[in-house]
Amino acid sequence: MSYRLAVIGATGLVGQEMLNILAERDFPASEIVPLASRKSLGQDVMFGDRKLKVKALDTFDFTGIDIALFAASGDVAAEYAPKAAAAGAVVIDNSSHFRMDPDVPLIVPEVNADALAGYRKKNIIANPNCSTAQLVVALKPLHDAAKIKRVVVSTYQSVSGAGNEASDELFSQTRAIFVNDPIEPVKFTKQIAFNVIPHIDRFLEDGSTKEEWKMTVETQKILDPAIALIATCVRVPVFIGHSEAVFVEFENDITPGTARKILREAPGCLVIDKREDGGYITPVECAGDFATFISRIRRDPTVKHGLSLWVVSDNLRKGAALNAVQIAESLIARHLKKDA
Ligand code: 2RA
Repeated sequence: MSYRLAVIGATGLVGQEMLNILAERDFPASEIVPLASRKSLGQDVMFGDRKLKVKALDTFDFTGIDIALFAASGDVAAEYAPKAAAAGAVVIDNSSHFRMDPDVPLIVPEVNADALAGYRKKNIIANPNCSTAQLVVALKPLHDAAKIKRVVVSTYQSVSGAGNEASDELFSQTRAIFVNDPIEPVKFTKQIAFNVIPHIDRFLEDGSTKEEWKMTVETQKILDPAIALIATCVRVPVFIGHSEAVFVEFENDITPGTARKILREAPGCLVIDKREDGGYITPVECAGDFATFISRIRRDPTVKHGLSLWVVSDNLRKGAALNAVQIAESLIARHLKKDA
């Protein structure tokens, strides 16, 4: 029982992480086809200890592919995901293009795997934004226990969320400052080295950014449309790992101790929460891990039933590649069973 997979955008940070995770989790793949734009043609990518040659997306025939994992831009997804779906491949798309399409399920398996059944409408499944994925993994068990009314979240997002070039920019800017030869920002609007930038994606009419809008609407689609959420999304000089300061107001009471116990037993969650030096998670410790880490669980005394949390996860893994592979695992377990 094995499946033919294609990974689109295989040479990017998320695409390469998808290949790594497919190998690490020993996904039942009979074949994996790495696809990318013509400029990457012939480039090698690693799948476990095997080297795979990248093929051109623009001429690839998806016939016979069971699952197509897209780790490319929204424009690439818009053009090629429908073609792959029409050829019979179930598409799992990491871009934002299809996330709010009512005929496309937006999935975090620990939260709403039942919604996967909706994939048959367009043969497309959407992966959420990285900052949303880790948030809903932490919120889901607490919502089930005490019903969330309102969430206020501030994010501290690593540069790898903006891709290879953004990571390179942090490195080169930092080095340039040390040698007193500063360089102009390119990927970011302002200097990112030794700085923070309260701006991710484009500004909207109401003064929020599209990244902040995504966190609201995606959380509502995945978890509960009744949840009110406001986010401030900030880029920080960290290479991998998104962190989030989360303030949650509930309908019903829930103590920090109860929340800690619930989260300790919740799927995908790992609680590191000691009220002592170092008793909490930081981004550098989450890189390469599958878990969504939760620390600093404490009561929020400013509301009747409130908690404050610190949530950290590897944005390339749970925030993108891991979640996509977990969707594929849920898909084959629930809907694409093959005779042994
Ligand atoms: C970012 N969430 O961090 C966006 C896209 N990955 O840049």
